[in-house]
Formats: sequence, structure tokens, C-alpha cells
Amino acid sequence: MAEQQRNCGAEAVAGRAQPKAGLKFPDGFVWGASTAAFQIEGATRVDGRTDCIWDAFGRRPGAIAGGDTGEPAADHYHRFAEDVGLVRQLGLGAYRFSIAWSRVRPGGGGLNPPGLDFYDRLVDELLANGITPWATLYHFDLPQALEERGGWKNRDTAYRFAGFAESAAERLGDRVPFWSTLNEPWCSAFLGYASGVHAPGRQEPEAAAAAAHHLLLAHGLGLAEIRRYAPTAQAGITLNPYPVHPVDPDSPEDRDAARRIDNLQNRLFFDPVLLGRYPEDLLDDLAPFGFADLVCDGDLELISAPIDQLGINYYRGYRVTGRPAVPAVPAGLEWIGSSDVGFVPDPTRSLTHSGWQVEPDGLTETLVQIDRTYPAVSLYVTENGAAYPDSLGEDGEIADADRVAFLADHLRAAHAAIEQGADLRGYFYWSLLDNFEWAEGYGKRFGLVHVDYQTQRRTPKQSARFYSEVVARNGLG
Ligand code: IFM
Repeated sequence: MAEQQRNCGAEAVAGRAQPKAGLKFPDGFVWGASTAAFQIEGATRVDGRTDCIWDAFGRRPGAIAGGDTGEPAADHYHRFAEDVGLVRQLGLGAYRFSIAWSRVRPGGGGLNPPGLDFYDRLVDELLANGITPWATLYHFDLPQALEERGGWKNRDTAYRFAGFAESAAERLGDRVPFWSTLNEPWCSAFLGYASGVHAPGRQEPEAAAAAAHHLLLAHGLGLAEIRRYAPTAQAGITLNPYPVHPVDPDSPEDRDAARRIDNLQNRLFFDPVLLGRYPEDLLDDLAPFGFADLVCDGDLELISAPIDQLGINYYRGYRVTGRPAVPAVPAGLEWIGSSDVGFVPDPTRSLTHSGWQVEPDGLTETLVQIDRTYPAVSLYVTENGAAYPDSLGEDGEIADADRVAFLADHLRAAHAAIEQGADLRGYFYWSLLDNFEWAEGYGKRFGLVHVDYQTQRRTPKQSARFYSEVVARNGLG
């Protein structure tokens, strides 16, 4: 580990397949649904909250589809009790939400008690309804004032995050038994700072590389705060692995392209957290971006402090070639030698409304591979879901058969991973509610519950009823 660090000085801071009959999940399996603060809360100017990077990004012409912004979202800030009621109505045992840094410490500065009070009320409402709260500290919403000081490129941002983590854990640590420090740091680093399709919209590969390390450092520092104030909590991080395959396993070029993408998408985050080191070949690939110089003495020890649970957000995989005729590179991965990596879709797969291939088998593969590659850690699918163009029928129903099939197929895949030995303890559908899908605005609907953004009326979809039955039976069929 030591040779990867340097002394930086001071503390500077599916098809339509029906589920197989009779699949049962283990006793105690946690069933839940996920959301994130900026995507549902609205109320962006209330109780002392100031801008996060998504407020500022939303003011940039053309940045977000339809000119959409964080208002009104699902107005969850004012309707959280109704939404907790929906979670209970579905019979879910757990609810995963995120805490907005810009409410709790506006501008990344001092504590704002009214902002933290909101999460206090939310947690109490969940507990009063018999629902286990699962809090994520960072889900893409950096205070804009910190971005103006360099954002995640600046090492100091990680230390600011620790202060925010301290405030949240000190207040809520007595009642929240599950904590994630970060959600999908890959997206924050690469979509935010390399491709620029996410806030803050920067296209600076060096900044993206620095952001990746500083986000991981923030994870380590935040984890220590959670341990301090919630010593019995199950604490960890949520990552978004993609299974990566060469198009032609016999081609050395394709295999090398797959290795590089796997490193950037997956091992850049999994290895330091779970093994305490960055892959050596990744360090070589990132050498042009000065990556190794960012790693200070003690960083990797902090980043690899033991976690109790690892959140897995699974959506799809990649097939890559090193001999691309026409490279079609997904956002976030354009900056590393993209001229010699091509991403090749599998024509046999159906697509969601986001244009993502439906690949339930990739979920089994991902869970089993993580279980076999890394030291033992409890796994939770903290996100899995799909956008489809739902429409309200004349009968007032939303018959989202495509989402029901997606859910059934992915639950079967999760079950198959357990049968193959993966220590999977729970599953959270993304998302409880239709919400603000980042650069895609409100046009992509992932919810189990439809939201009419004009009236804020909530309507559970057919998929909500399907999921509710699965939860009630602790299984399918
Ligand atoms: O909406 C996002 C969420 O914020 C993070 N994971 C993926 C979801 C769907 O794109």
C-alpha cells in the first residue's frame, strides 16, 4: 500500500418471462426502495438551503432536457409523510434516501439546524411506520460554493465532507442503522468532471481523476464520523459496477480494451475500498493525469477501513472492442484513449426508455464476481430499476408490464446470485417515485409510483403492486 501513497504534508485538508415458481429469498432479506434528495425533494429555497451544483447546472442553457430543474421535483420536502405512507402501503421494510449537504451545511460551511431538522422528521416518520431508514450522505449534490473552490478536484472538499458527515451522524446516528457514505462516486467523478453531462459540467480529465481519489478519501473520512456517532450502524459505500466483456474473447485488443474499461469503471473504486490499493495497471493508465501524485500517506488506510455492507447499484453491462470501426463511447468514458475502445451493443437485448440494454444475467454475474474477488462483505442491491414511458390509462391505472418484467427478471437474477453463494442481504428498487433523472430531467420515469408533477398526485403503478406481492411472500411465484 505504502508505495502508492506520498506525503502531502499537513491535514490539508427481458423479455416478458414470468417468474419461475417458488423462488424464496432468505429469511430477514431486506426489501426496500431508494430515492435521492435532489431528485425528489424540491423546496430548493427553503429553511436555509443554498445552491448545490445541480441548481447551478440547471441554469445553464441546454444542460438539462426540457430546461427542467430541481423544482418542483416530487415536492417530497413537504409531502414526506404521504411518501412514507406509500412505503408502508407497499409493505417495504426499508427506505433508502439521501441527505442534502446544502440543507445541512449550506455552502459547505456551518450547520443549519432547520435543514437537518427535515431529516430528523423523516427518520422519525419512518420509524413510526416500522420502516428501517437507510441514509446516504452524498448523492451527486455538492454545495455550489465548494465547486467554486475547485469542487472534487480540490482535496479540501473531502475534509468538508467529513464535517457534513459529522453533523448528520451526530444528529441521526441514534436512529439510522444503515449508512452509505457516497452513492456512485464513478458518476460524480466521470460524468461530472470528464464528460460534463452531469453537474458541474466540466470536461477536464485531470479533474475527473482527482475527483475519483478525493471522493474515495471523503468516503474514508465520512466513515470515521459514522463510526464515531453510530458505532453499531452497518456502514459502507454504494458503487455502480458494470460487468465488462470483450466482444471477442480471443482478440488481445478486445481483451485489453475490456481490462482498461473494467479498471476505470469498477476496480478504480472497488480495489482501494476492499483491498487497500489501486490496481497497478490502472495507475499506469492514469499516469498522464498525475493520478499517483494525488495519493498521500494514510489515504489508502482510511479508504480501506472495514465496511459492514457494500451497496451495489446495477443497471447494465458493457461489451467492448479494441478494434472499433466506429467508437460509440458512453458518457464518462470518453477521455481515456477512447479512440481505440469501442462499445458494441448486443442486438438481442431489449432497451429501456433510457436506451439501456436489459441484462438481468449481468446482475447475477456482478454479485457473484464481487463475492469471489473481494474479502467477505454483506452485499445489498441498493438500486436497480428501469425507466419506461408510462402512461395513465383511462381507468386511472398505469399498466407498466415492461417494468414488471424487468423487476421479475432482475429478482430472479438476484436470487440466482444467492444460490451461487453471494452474500446478498437485500434489494432496493430504484425508485420509489418518479423523479428528476439528472440531465434527462423529468422525462424518464423510474418510479414504482407515478407522480403527476402538476398536481403532485401519486399513483402506484402495476409494478408497485407486483413488488408488494413479492415482498409479502419474500419471493416470487
Ligand atoms: O437516477 C439515478 C440515480 O440517481 C443514481 N443511479 C442511477 C439512477 C438512474 O439513472
